[in-house]
Parts: sequence; structure tokens; C-alpha cells
Amino acid sequence: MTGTVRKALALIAIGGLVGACSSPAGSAGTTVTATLKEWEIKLSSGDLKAGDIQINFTNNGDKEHEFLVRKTDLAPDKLPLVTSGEDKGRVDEESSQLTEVGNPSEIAVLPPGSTGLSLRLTLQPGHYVVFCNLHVNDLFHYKKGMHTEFTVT
Ligand SMILES: [Cu+2]
Repeated sequence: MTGTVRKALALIAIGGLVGACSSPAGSAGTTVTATLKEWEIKLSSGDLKAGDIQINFTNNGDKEHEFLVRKTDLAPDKLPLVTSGEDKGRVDEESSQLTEVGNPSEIAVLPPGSTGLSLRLTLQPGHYVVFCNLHVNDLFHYKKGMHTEFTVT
């Protein structure tokens, strides 16, 4: 895909996301900033209040990244990996130990240098991990360190 098409698809995904958001008008919720680059993901806060949460993204890297959110008791560097097939070595997104928390529970395309993309979720108390699960050739972004965690209380 060309960069333009990918970006358009990302924007369509955001549109669907916002449209699906059913939070009542007037509930401000919490806003968090996620900053990505090679090879890290940083959140402006690791301790959030339950309810509506909007994550705003900045990709300061030279590469495209993605951002997945899963509820789990696992540490961010101990997530289950796919053990066979063409996805071998990536985080197993379908693992029963990782629970999706939205529809979608991720943002699939964060173009290099991008700002302004966001993800809205309604989160219950618990422990969450976020990670980038892209792999290009033998380069696995997750294994390079693109993961972190946060807690909702
Ligand atoms: Cu990445």
C-alpha cells in the first residue's frame, strides 16, 4: 500500500471508532498521551481512573508503528508469543491471557511523524499492557522493547 492509502485507512478507522463511542455527553474522562519511537512506547501516566479514556498519539519515530491495548495480569515483557507459522515470534494477540478492551482495542497504523490520531476506550479497573506488534523481516518491534503497562483504579 502507498503511504497515502494507509493514512486514509487509518483515518477511516478513527472515524468508525469515534462514531462507535457511546459515552454520555458531558463526561470529560481522562486524556493520556502516548509517545512512540524506535524502540519504546511512553505514556504520560501509568495510573488512570476507570471510565472513558482518550489516548492521543505522537509517533516521533522514523518507522510506522501500531498500538495495541490488552487487559492482562502479565508483565509487559512477558506476553505470550506465537510459536509457529508466519507470525512466529509476534505477540499472540488471540491468547486467552490477553483480553481486548475496545472495538477496536488498538490503532493499526501510526505513520512516522504523525500526531493527531487518537483512541477512545472505556476501561474497568485492572492492569493493562500496550505494545507494538509489527514485524518487518526479522525485526520484531515488541521484542525490541515497544511495550509498557498502566493500571486503572
Ligand atoms: Cu513498532
